Amino acid sequence: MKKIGILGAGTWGSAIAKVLCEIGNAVTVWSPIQDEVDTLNSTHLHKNLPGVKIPEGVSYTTDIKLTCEGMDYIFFVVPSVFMRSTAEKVKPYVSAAQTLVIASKGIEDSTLMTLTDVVKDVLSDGDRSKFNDIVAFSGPAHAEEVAGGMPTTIVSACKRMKKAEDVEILFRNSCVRVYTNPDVYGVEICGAIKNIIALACGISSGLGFGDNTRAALITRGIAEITRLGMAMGCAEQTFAGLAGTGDIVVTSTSMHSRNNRAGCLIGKGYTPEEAIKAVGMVVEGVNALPAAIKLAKKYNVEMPIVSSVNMIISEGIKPKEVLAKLMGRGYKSELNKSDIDVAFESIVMKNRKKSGMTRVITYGSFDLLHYGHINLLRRAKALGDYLIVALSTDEFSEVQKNKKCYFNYEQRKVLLESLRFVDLVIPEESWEQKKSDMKEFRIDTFVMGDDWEGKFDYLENENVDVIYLPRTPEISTEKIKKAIAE
Ligand code: C2G
Repeated sequence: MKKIGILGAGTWGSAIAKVLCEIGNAVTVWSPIQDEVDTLNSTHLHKNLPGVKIPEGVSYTTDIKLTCEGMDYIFFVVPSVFMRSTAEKVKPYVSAAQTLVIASKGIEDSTLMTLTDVVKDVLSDGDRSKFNDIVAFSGPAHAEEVAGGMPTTIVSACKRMKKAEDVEILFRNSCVRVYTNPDVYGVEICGAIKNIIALACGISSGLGFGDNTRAALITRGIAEITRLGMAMGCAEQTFAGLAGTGDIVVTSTSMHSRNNRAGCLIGKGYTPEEAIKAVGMVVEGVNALPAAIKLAKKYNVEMPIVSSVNMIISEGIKPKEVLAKLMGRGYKSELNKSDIDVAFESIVMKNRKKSGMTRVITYGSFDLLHYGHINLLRRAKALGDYLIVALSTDEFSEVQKNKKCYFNYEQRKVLLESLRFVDLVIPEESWEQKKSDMKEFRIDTFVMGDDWEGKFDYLENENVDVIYLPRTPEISTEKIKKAIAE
């Protein structure tokens, strides 16, 4: 038997409480609202769970200390917008030895943090070595059906698989079957943004559209969330899994879903405020919108469905107008290659037309050589037949670029020369040498990552093609150093 604290006496908190109590755990549920606690303690019935008897063993309280101190597990099931303030309240009573589980879905608008990061941010007091094992608990699970004992699957995601497995073990012998996943951010992104896709599906049915449109929104919605997740360095299979596809399907096709219901009313002409009031419960899709828009912008990812919902919810544009625009967008192949590959392929086709040996050059420090560099070199080589890399010397890197390289010039040169894309490595000792390099090495094409966009256009006067290729967004030497430092 485990001691469980549940923060939040809403539909989902009560459903989790019921399941865990029924399999023999001691469950205490916290709510800040005294009369809600009194009603629940006396009736053990929840207004949003009609016909569901919550076990007498579940005790409700407004005492947050009683709900947290000494518990084996603490589930955070408050609405996403109250996650930070709730974490502040529990801080004095929580230790890193406890298993903390975030069962809410959303992204904090002001910081773009996922909810496990919000709780870590509050509890760790800036000590990044603490609270790195908070579990995200997310998947295709309507509270009403879990409370009704229906077979359900959910993902328990944590960077430390031991903690994820602790949650899997906790739910054994219940109607909830838990799958573990190390990709905690991928699971959290899915959980937050799928509510926006559900809003879109609701709006579509409110407009009188049918299953075809819904299927299109679900399928393209999964593609959008996957693109964003990949740009953020998450694991692709997470989005095809329970927390991604599973949750989108269950939320977008069911009237259990508040997002779907709210969307439907908006499609019928309600304002977002009227729709939320009519649903009478938290509509997390609306809360997640601002952050989703900011993330799409930050990671330069196209999310047409998310931005369409934003136009309706936040900019008050009529749903019919927005949907017409969405359906009339520029036509795309379904196998949407990443922008990197699309840009690269079109440039390669352009350059294939040239006859004779095309000589390509690129410049950089290439310190802590990583796959972002390799992506760049691979595409640079594909633009011609011979690739020269002008490698920043230690002095040039340090003095001119203020970049202290971990590997020295010789070590970095050996690494580059071992790559099949690289034909010659020469030293880069000054900013000015590029012009003469173009002549000395009879260069046809100059390539740099697009963080340098426009900076070297003057080389076109040397009769050289100047090409900037999209960087690989999620990786950088600084990021590697920071991760190792942690
Ligand atoms: N790059 C990339 N994706 C990343 C990181 C780097 O495409 N995630 C590219 C950069 O845009 C650059 C090349 O890899 O074109 C080498 O990266 P750096 O070593 O960081 O190059 P930099 O320090 O920008 O030096 O005279 C030009 C300078 O020497 C460029």
